Amino acid sequence: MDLLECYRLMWRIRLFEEKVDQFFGDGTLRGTSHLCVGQEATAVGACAALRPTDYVTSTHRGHGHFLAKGGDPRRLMAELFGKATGYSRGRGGSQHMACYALGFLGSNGITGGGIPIATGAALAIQRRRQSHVVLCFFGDGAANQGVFHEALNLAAVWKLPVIYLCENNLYAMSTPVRATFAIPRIAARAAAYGMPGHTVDGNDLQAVRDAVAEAASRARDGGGPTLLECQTYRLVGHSKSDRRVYRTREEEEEWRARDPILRLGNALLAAGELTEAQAAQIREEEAREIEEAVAFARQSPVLPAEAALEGVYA
Ligand SMILES: Cc1ncc(C[n+]2csc(CCOP(=O)(O)OP(=O)(O)O)c2C)c(N)n1
Ligand SMILES: [Mg+2]
Repeated sequence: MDLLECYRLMWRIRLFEEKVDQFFGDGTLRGTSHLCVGQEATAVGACAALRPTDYVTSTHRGHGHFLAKGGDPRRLMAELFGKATGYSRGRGGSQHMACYALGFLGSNGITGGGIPIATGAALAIQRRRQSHVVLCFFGDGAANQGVFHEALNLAAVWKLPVIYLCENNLYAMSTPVRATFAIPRIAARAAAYGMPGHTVDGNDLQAVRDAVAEAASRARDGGGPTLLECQTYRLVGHSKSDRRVYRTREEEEEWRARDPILRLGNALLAAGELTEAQAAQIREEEAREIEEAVAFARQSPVLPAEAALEGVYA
């Protein structure tokens, strides 16, 4: 995927998330949602380095991952609206959306829940002698779940084709990483399992793309897993009701200045690969795309009541 496409995709995610935020705020959608505003370069940079046949596991903050893996904003919005045209037929919502055709093995409401799924998928790939890789997104909070240690150890021992990508956005809900890690870099843990570990600027799309491309090529060649720590920041609250009392507005402003979309935009402008007019056009086109997604979601039907028990296995 070229950089202009990445730029467009980052805007798609940003505008999608802003629209979802508006809907939870005005009561159009009930409950809550976890938005990835500010973390777009990690989602897009990582998926841009994958093949369509590769797999991704996601988190509770997964809209960006899904759109980056090729998800259709219309069917994603429909899922949030609980409509039958949604990726999980409206029964999953934000934290239970999946699409096997896209290689998207699911968002996940369990912190760290995607880590064993990714590891199992990588084992399946290895046993079938396929050349796919699995990219596993998870947060800094998830890196302190027990399953993280178990899964990374096994993946390294068995040389599984998986990339563990930690989106270190400095907080797990209200808890800062300085209160939960006695080491400065999460990537340093890789050494304990016997795999490469790298800390990457997660707001630099090209840095993320390059790091994932290298890890993917290593995994495809039978070299086993990699742990990547992408340092980033969510520019919004953890979820709808978060008043962000655990961090300062100054800190947020510092990170706003490192906005990943503006950064790639400025780099493309400076390189003469993008003009201001083109940038504005891309934003407008993506805003229209999101409006179409909303219209599609609104017009779509809900599942009939008779379908309520379909897919219930236990
Ligand atoms: C097993 C489990 N414990 C706790 C929670 C509650 N919870 C939801 S999100 C979250 C924070 C996760 O932090 P992190 O992994 O850093 O992801 P981020 O929200 O920063 O993207 C927690 C503790 C949960 N969903 N699952
Ligand atoms: Mg976090």
